[in-house]
Amino acid sequence: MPDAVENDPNAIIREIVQAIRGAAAEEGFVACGIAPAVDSQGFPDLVRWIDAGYHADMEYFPNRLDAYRNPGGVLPGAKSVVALAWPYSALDRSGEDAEVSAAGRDGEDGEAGVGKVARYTWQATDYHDVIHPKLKRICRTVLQICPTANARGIVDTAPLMEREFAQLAGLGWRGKNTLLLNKTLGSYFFLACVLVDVELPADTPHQSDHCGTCTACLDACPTDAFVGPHVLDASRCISYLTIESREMIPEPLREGIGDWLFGCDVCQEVCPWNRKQTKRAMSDESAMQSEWRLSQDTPRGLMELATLFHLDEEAFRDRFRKSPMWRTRRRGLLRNAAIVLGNVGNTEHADALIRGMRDAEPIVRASSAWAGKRILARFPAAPRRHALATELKRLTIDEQSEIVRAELPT
Ligand code: B12
Ligand code: SF4
Ligand code: SF4
Repeated sequence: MPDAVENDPNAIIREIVQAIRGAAAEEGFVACGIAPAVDSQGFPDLVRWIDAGYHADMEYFPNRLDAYRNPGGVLPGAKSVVALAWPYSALDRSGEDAEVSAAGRDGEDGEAGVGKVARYTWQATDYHDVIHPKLKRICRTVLQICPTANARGIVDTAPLMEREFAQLAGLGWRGKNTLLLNKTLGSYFFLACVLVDVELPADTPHQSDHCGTCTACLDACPTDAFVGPHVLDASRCISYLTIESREMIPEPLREGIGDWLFGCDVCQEVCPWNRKQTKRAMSDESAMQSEWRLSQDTPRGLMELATLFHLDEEAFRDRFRKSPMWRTRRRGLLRNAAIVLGNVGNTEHADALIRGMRDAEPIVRASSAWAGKRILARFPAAPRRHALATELKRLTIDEQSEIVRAELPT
């Protein structure tokens, strides 16, 4: 043990903090702050949010409600929360920096038959798989200095409101779109936390709010998912509908999904803080060249939809097992692909939708039937109409599943 540590009981604390900050920077995190592991101030609002049903089918909220009260619900005896930010692509779909994209939203006039995937999925590897080993190494650094300590790294899945603690740790403010924003980084970053049962000196919380009178995110949401500033009804959010929900997408929300195949970035793309990233601490390209290589499947976040209908379970697994898109499994992604084709496809996609209407999964058949019906209505005089109409007619005779029958022409 160094002399300083023996003579000064606070030296070990300083050493831990220094080691954490050093390791975080070395691992590529672009922001690091420390918050006390106090009771969550947002807990009463979380309860109201759940009571209002805004959590939709994400039953882990009510099921683990008590654990959200205090970070001790995630690491018993937690005293400090180290909040970290890891950036993802801020480029637009043409490869330009989002700040030069005139509208701030790219791909608005999407190509027929092509779906968009949210920026956070553009990389070849699921972010959990990239970030978890980094958090483990940071935890190990703490334990090397203080072997009696306990530390746990979390990203996303633990019952902790990461944005609240990131704000408390000084990383940024919560925008009206509910996401954590940082003046330098915008909002295109993931949050991760390391919980430790050692009391570390906390950073100053981020108290100012830089949204001002702007309401761009609230106004732009295609499915009107914001109940008001800072409050999201997840059951209407495209990100929930296309990633988390295992059910049919409710009819009134299908059109708003537009060409979003997986996730949605609209409330971030319109945010002025994502268009002014001149001081961004780490260039996306350099990050991608190391751990964030662009996925072969979704270069720049665009995906040809018809090809998805040719993937059986095994081929789907081979192609998506390592990607965040695996989360929906094949039936969820094909459900989304059918909805997007219903919105932006045409009779050239009849063959894909006919495959969809013959799929083993009722949810794929039902979504494809809806899309087929919409295309027939939108293109009253196009070729391949006949094939689509014939397949829909066949379903009205043969189909047994209620969820599919509900989508068929009466
Ligand atoms: C569940 C979840 C979702 C849900 C719900 C989103 C949400 N805003 O809560 C869905 C599936 C919709 C979702 C979507 C997305 N997500 Co998400 N998601 C989470 C997760 C796992 C939990 C969030 C949570 O606790 N929500 C619960 C609600 C209650 O929290 P809240 O919105 O902050 O609610 C507060 C206020 O609304 C207010 N409030 C609530 N009700 C009421 C009522 C009244 C009357 C009042 C006054 C106030 C009030 O108090 C609440 C508590 O402080 C976090 C990871 C984590 N563990 O934190 C990632 C996380 C928030 N998601 C993230 C991302 C990237 C996304 C997407 C951008 C992905 C995409 N491109 O598709 C979208 C963005 C959509 C959006 N605008 O939020 C990142 C955000 C990073 C950042 N910079 O902030 C996180 C932190 C994941 C991570 N580890 O990086 N997500
Ligand atoms: S992610 Fe899309 S659907 Fe969800 S709140 Fe933001 S703009 Fe609306
Ligand atoms: S779009 Fe405007 S209101 Fe929404 S988070 Fe960004 S600055 Fe805040």
